[in-house]
Amino acid sequence: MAAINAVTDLTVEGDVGVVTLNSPPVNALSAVVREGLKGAFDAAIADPAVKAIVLICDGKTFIAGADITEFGKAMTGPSLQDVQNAIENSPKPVVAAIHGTALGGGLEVALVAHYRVAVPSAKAGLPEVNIGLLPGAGGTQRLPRIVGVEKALEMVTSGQHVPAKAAHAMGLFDELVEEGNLRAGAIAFARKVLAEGRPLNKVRELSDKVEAARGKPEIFEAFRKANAKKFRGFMAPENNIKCIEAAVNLPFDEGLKEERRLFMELMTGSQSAAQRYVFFAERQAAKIPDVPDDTPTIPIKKVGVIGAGTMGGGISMNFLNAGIPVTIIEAKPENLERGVGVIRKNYENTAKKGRLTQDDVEKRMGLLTPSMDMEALADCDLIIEAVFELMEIKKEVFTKLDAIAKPGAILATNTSYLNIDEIAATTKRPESVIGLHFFSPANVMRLLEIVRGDKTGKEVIATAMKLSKTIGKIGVLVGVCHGFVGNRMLAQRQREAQKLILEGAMPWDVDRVLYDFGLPMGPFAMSDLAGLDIGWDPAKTSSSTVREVLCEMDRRGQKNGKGFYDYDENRNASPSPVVEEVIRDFAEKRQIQRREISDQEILERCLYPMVNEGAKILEEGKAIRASDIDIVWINGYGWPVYRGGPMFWGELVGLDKILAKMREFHATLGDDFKPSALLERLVAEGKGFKDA
Ligand code: T1G
Repeated sequence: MAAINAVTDLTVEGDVGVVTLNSPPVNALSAVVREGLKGAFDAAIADPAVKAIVLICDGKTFIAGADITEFGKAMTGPSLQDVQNAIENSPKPVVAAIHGTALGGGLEVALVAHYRVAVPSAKAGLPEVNIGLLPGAGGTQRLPRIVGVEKALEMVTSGQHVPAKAAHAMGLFDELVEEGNLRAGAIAFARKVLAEGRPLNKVRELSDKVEAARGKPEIFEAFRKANAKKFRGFMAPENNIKCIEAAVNLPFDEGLKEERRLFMELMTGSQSAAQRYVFFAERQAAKIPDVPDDTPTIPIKKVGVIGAGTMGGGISMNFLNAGIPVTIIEAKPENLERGVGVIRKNYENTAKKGRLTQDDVEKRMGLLTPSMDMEALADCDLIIEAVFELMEIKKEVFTKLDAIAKPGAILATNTSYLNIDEIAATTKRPESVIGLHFFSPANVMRLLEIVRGDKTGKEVIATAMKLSKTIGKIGVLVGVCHGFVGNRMLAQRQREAQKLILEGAMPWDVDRVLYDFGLPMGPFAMSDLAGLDIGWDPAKTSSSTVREVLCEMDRRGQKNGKGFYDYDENRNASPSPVVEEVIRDFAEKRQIQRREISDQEILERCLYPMVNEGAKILEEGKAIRASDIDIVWINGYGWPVYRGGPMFWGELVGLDKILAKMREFHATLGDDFKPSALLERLVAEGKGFKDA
């Protein structure tokens, strides 16, 4: 065995040279990896004893892509293309041996090998679109030549990881070898290639599948149309599509040039910078400075959920999906029955879409134990209450739980706003009390705000963070304050939105500006969707807000066809002249002089105070880092990932610009716009939020 460099070695086994890469954690194509690969292939090709070459990786996966941490830095060592040329032009057959996830540049390296073999558990994909890029090492030109245009379009714009069996079926892998026996299997395959005198297959020379799509632009137009909503606002999907079009319409080398051009357009843009930032921010969120990675965690084998309403049902589904039994509690039989029925209906709807089998549905429902007796929670390791959002009720529940739950059980509240410390104080075990703030629909939204109380124990925090991964959520640790991180910042936007429609804008103006910015919907459309009458009390209503007036007029939102908007039978919204009248009257009665309000003012008034509030959250220590705040907003409220989150975006706009505007609004609109001390300091020092 010859060590080529610190991460690469070449072993000659009989007539097969085995190039082994070992660069944890994911064998990413860093400079040292590229240097090792180039050196190993040069040596293997030069060695007369070597008749065929296998490329294999140690560790958990085949090469999982370019090294994203190197982007934006001066490139050193051989380029990826140098490595690929050495492999593709090798006079000896090269077999890529794949396990784990061959992704991005990793798959692009495998695509220049003459053959690809994999274990059944392996996956392949070109996920560059998820970081605002496209496969920049020939992947967009080679993939369609193997799998065809339609599958290539799907793969490069979704970034999906294709399981080995499917990859084999579409010709991406030439053979599946025995699980756990990849090295021997790959060497045997290489020997078979030699024995049968098989050709040095170069994917770049395949043409039938791209020629079949030539002269059929309708394939691409149909794909664009079918995905318009999903790709709205993103640059990378369109550039990926253009590359596949180039593969169809241009000779290979021309197509490579076009791919390079479109890749650089993305690489130098703000969207990819934002999405790469988010990639690392998501992983950073799991790191808690005072809770080390090796903090012991509590095994969660059984979960209790109190409340079988929308939230309780959705929360329960997360654990059922992960195979964890749930006991769900309701006080009234009809509520319990309805709640369990909704869970079943949700699963059956998913099964109808083919994403679950009926057997899966029964298995999950089989893990659910409905009960009206809180004593049934006595053996649960974690109990989550999702009862009415009233402190008195929460305290009552926790007092009971304290007496029922076994020692060491975690007692969690799903509250969106209330003070966890106050709730914990009603128990003798405040160290076991934590907030698990799910976002509705709880079985869909990825975000889980994990709220640490003053006394929450480190093992409880570590357990909650680990559990969030188990149930497919992204857990972000936040501190106790009104609305924690997400809702506290949302309140800034909602307040300004309500003021703006009195001062001169209309609800549809505010919604349009925020929708065009990239949010899934604006605040008024969101209110109509949720229902204007949530929390509205007909007995106490006093026409004190536009929303109250609309509820008094029985305009409850989508649910009864009219809210801030009017809805047709298909729930298509249109601005309501009735609401316009209500708003004008409401403003007049309060002597508010309406005026023309620009889109820019709407955007600044809705979003800048959010950035400012985020700065306050940081200075109060209610979030560990600015990027955690961004992860909250992307995964809990649909902030467009290509804008990186409110704090990333704020820095893109320029903290100095935001501060100047906040000061201007503070002078004209009052203390709601008082700049945070942190924002003032960072601007004065010319720094960013990472220096907070
Ligand atoms: N570059 C650098 N570091 C990476 C990395 C990468 N490509 N992928 C993962 N890491 C780090 C990650 O930050 C974490 O670090 C650790 O590895 C474990 O990751 C030329 C231009 C492979 C499915 O987009 O999807 O190729 O936090 O926690 O859950 O055309 O990582 O431990 O310090 O995610 O087991 C294309 C991105 C790049 C794949 C493993 N490739 N990675 O998931 O572990 S662009 C990707 C993933 C490119 C070419 C283009 C996942 C994974 P730390 P992890 P995991």
